[in-house]
Amino acid sequence: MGRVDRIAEPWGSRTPYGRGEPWPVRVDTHLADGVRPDQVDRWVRSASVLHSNGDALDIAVRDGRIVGVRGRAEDRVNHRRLDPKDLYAWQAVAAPDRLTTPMIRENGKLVETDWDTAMDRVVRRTRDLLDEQGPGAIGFYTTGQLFLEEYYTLAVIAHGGIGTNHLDGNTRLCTATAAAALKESFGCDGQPGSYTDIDHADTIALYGHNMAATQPVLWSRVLDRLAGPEPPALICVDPRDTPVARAATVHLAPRPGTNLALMNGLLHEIVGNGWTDPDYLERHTVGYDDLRERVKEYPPERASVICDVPVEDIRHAARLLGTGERLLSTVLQGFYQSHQATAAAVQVNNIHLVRGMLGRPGCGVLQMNGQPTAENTRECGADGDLPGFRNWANDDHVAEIARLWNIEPNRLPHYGPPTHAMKIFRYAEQGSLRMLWISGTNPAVSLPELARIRAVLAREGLFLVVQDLYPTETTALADVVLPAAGWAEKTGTFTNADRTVHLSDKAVEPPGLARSDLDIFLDYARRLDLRDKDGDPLVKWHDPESAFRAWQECSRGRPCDYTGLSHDLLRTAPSGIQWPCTADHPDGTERLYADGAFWSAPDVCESYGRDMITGAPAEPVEYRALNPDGKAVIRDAGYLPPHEQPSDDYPFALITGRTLYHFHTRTKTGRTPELRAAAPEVWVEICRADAEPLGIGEGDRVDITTPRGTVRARARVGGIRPGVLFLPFHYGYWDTGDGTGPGEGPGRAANELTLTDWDPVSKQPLFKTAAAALHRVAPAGGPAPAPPATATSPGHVNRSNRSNGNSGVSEDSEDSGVCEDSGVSP
Ligand SMILES: Nc1nc2c(c(=O)[nH]1)N[C@H]1C(S)=C(S)[C@@H](COP(=O)(O)OP(=O)(O)OC[C@H]3O[C@@H](n4cnc5c(=O)[nH]c(N)nc54)[C@H](O)[C@@H]3O)O[C@H]1N2
Ligand SMILES: Nc1nc2c(c(=O)[nH]1)N[C@H]1C(S)=C(S)[C@@H](COP(=O)(O)OP(=O)(O)OC[C@H]3O[C@@H](n4cnc5c(=O)[nH]c(N)nc54)[C@H](O)[C@@H]3O)O[C@H]1N2
Ligand SMILES: [Mo]
Repeated sequence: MGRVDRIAEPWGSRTPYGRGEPWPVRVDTHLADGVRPDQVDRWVRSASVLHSNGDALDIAVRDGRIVGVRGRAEDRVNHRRLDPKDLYAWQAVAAPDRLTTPMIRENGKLVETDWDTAMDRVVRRTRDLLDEQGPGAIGFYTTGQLFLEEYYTLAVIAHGGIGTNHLDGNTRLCTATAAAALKESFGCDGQPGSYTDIDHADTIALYGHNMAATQPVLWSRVLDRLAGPEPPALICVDPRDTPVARAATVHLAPRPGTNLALMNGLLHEIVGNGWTDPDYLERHTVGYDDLRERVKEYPPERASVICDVPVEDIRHAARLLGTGERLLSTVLQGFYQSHQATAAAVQVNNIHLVRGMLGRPGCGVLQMNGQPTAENTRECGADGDLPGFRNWANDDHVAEIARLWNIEPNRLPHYGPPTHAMKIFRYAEQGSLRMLWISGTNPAVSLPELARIRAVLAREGLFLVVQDLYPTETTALADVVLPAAGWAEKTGTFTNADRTVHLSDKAVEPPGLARSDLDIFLDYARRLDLRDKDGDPLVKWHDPESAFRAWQECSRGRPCDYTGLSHDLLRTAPSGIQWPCTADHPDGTERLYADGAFWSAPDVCESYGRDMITGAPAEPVEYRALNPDGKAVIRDAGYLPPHEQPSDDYPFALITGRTLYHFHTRTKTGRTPELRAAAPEVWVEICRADAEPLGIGEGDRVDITTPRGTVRARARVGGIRPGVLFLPFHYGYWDTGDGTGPGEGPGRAANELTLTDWDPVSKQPLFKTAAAALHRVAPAGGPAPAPPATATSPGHVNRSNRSNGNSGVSEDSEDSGVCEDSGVSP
């Protein structure tokens, strides 16, 4: 059995397989130093919450504490593999600085208190604001990291109880565009594809998706196909020389913010060469004629100039996309976090529609999720949409929810689209929103333009409640801090990016007085005495299982139908199960839209669509005229340049994103020794041609400045396209055990630099567009602290290295744990 250092080799060893074969199992497990498997008391069923891949795992418990994890062999998602974050970050559950008691602000300082005092304060403020101003004074900003049962409860409280329209998740920053693109094309949210499409595809295209870093287990599946017989062609669209780009058959590295022009150029070739499926188009779609006319404006020569991508590369990619017989596409933040996000993501759907490539093995679209439970935020309506993918503009859908919750329909806010997160913060800034309850997100690091966000959160007139596991940059600004029980400390379900539902069981007790988010929300509803129209309690459940049953009723008959599932089934079934799962389909559903049957008829669709350029919602009558028979909708759009462009003062295009070893604002991975050591500090990626004239060498300290602020980082001179800078966004200022200390030092957070602007359709903010200046501050003391295995390597020139990755050598490996990686098939 080989033992592999999984910090140095994050994708582990290869288990090659051929097209249509099952993906072999490989054992990934990690136990604390000195603990042998036979010393584990219990293995508790769960799945990873550090990405949307949904890797199934069992938690090892000994003497009431977590001592490790192992991947679950039978699960359809990961076949026993785990990635480095999964293997190590469980240690953060027992971090010494967990929040263990509620806190309230007294004379400017947060002081410890009991639950009664803290909750009374929250409830009193809620009542006062409802009396004084009404529900519009109150907002909720939640996450993609709680459990399904918690989101549904929060949605009922906010929409059905308080009656506010101001409810959203940080999914707005994350998967709002995925949801919007699915609604625009297919009438309804819901992921068409399946991970098993990787097993069958002959062509795989990754659009703005660094899967190697952000879904390493799924990337292992791709690497194993690439290493086997009949490997698929791989297309990568990313301005950086990522491991995906290095493994690609064609790497298109567009100028940031030009995705739509590139997509129109690709579709120009696909349409122009007749690589379409006229029969599918005729039977299953509307809108093709407009697309055909639109893409005539984008011959590859024009796309090449806008995107600065060689024209022959566009043609090459288009030929692969146009002639493959089993095409799988994935889309993520390189597309979603930009100014024409939905319009660009929809063109990926369009490629599948014009080629008739949906609902068959190998032919899938994965408009990816990012966070582990973002799918549930959307399904349950904790992103402000109506639960069960219902349509806020359809009175029948509103009446259905009102019936289910036993309230009058007019108590449900549906006079306009739900308030999106960026607007919730605007209302807080302007003073009309006076109470904001934040759960499971750290906006003081993750929202754009942090100087502004800090000022909003610290506003005198805003009553701020923050519910988290750890002290964070955001809890520091709160009026009330509520200590939550997290993953492994509570039971609940969640759904990954390919609709696989897993149960995560409670394995250990939460620290101190910490309580599950579900218990906190239920307690709030009880203390507020929320009632239905018969005077009975509005929230009629009391634990995860009864909450799940309530949600099942809400999901009945909708695309995300959970009625065939139960906690017990998910606890005992060998694998997670994909929704819809019903009495008729008890094993779940591998792919949606198998026979061109979409959820897009006017009476059932989740959305009547929006204008691709302005984002204005369409009227019901317009949609009925466009799509009376419930087909897929092909939507076209012309390219517009990003609002903030490089200039003389700010000559670089700044993009931001992730490293494999950290999760977001590092509240968990920063408290995990192996992961902290693997990527200890912020760095900035810059290409050699840009670095040399500025006198910048590898590892030098530089300042990156935009009109919003400055970040100091060390330079990684390597594979990124000229004129572009990349910053990982993980590094806030809070002390997570790495000695930075609250408030010390110059800015490290990428969002000091980003701007307040969003995609007009999905309202997702633009984390991947800003104009920046760069200055050398001090010389190097060695190479930049960028992880060698995954970041662009020092000295790499863009597109210079096309190996399949997996060859990185970690300089930090002496700190890192070793786990088993046997590379054997079952
Ligand atoms: N290790 C790790 N994994 C994670 C997470 C994490 O924090 N750490 N977070 C999870 C979450 S919530 C999410 S949303 C996902 C995100 O997963 P990804 O979207 O894969 O990650 P990002 O690094 O944000 O962005 C992907 C790529 O977009 C490229 N890009 C930037 N601008 C453009 C552009 O204009 N066009 C194109 N085509 N590409 C561009 C960047 O170079 C980057 O490589 O990851 C999930 N998985
Ligand atoms: N510049 C830039 N900014 C970005 C992005 C980018 O690419 N570039 N990406 C954006 C994206 S896609 C995302 S998803 C966001 C992520 O941004 P955030 O959501 O702010 O990031 P996290 O660090 O995951 O914060 C989650 C918080 O929830 C807490 N938490 C975890 N589990 C639980 C739980 O069970 N209960 C409670 N109550 N709390 C819990 C964690 O301790 C942590 O403080 O960042 C966005 N911001
Ligand atoms: Mo995300």
